[in-house]
Amino acid sequence: MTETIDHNPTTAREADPFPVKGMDAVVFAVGNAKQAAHYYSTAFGMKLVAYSGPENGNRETASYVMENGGARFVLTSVIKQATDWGSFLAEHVAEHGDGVVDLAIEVPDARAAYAYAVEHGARGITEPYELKDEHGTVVLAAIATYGRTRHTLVDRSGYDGPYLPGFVAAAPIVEPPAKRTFQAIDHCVGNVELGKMNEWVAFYNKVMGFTNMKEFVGDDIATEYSALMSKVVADGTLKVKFPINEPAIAKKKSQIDEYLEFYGGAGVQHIALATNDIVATVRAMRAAGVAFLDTPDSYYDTLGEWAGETRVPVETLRELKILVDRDEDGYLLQIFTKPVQDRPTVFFEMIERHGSMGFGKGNFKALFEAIEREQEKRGNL
Ligand code: TYF
Ligand code: FE
Repeated sequence: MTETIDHNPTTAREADPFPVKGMDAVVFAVGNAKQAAHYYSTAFGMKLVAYSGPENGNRETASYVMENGGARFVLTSVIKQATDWGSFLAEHVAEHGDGVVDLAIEVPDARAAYAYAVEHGARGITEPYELKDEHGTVVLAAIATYGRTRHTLVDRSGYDGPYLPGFVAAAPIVEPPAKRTFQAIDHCVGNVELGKMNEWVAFYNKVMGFTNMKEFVGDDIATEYSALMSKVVADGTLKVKFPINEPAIAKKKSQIDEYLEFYGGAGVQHIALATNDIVATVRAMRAAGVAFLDTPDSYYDTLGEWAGETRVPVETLRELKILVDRDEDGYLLQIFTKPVQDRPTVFFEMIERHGSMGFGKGNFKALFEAIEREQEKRGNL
């Protein structure tokens, strides 16, 4: 055996106490995964790549693995409860509606990641274990985060199958669009109870060694119009970014309170998906029936004054209701869907970054006013 000597002892990986490779998957517990898989195929342009269900020996749940570039969603429903996992999923759907049960993170060493997390205060849910089949071995472990959400830590370096041992490759439900609608998960946002934001930020600081990004919403913005406080934690490479929101006391009922009330506690609020052509993405998704938040014309009348030139003409941004934000590093284009289930809970963001690593702070006023108009329609303001 040859030994490799690292001549660069200051590589990021060595300096990082909790190295991550990126998001592994967003796992949703839903009432009807078969229909959800159809929605994410036809409306979001994702591709079904793997499946686990009764046809391949899993009699308890049906799981559909959807991909788009590096973004992976897993949609799971209970067919016939048999184990604690089945009861957990069934209760989750009953209590929270369709929602996210797991923000799974790909790591180079799941055992080391789990040990570090638990040593630094995480509650372990599942000790490290291996799954094996003819495609290889995956090591997994899980820790708890806010609400009933978990982080599964996944080391898939010894595996080259369709998703995990136990899953079989599946053919797409429809032919995926010729042009990809998005290619990666940009960030995953959690809503937590009033007064808990700093605790969860400290959790990620300690348990995963994540650091705070400069973007945060403080008291000033909170009381002015957003009715929320927000801080962002990220790993050292910025591949995994987790904004955390809590409600703030303001003139109107906070959108975060609305979420907490209808979700039944803390949980994942939105998943942002990175695209390199937001115009094509939004056109395709709108044509497929996805509803996005509206932005008033007045936003576009003054846009040029502060946002400057972007890749996309203002008239196209106005037509599609795409928002722009700019900071010292560059700009970003973003848009938000309306909630994607009947409860006013989980929604998506589409984001095209050009240098800026922010989250659209300059849009908070326009965005939160749009959300308030929706809250009002629902009678929740
Ligand atoms: O992730 C973010 O911080 C942005 C802005 O309820 C945002 O997408 C923050 C809170 C919210 C909706 C969007
Ligand atoms: Fe976001």
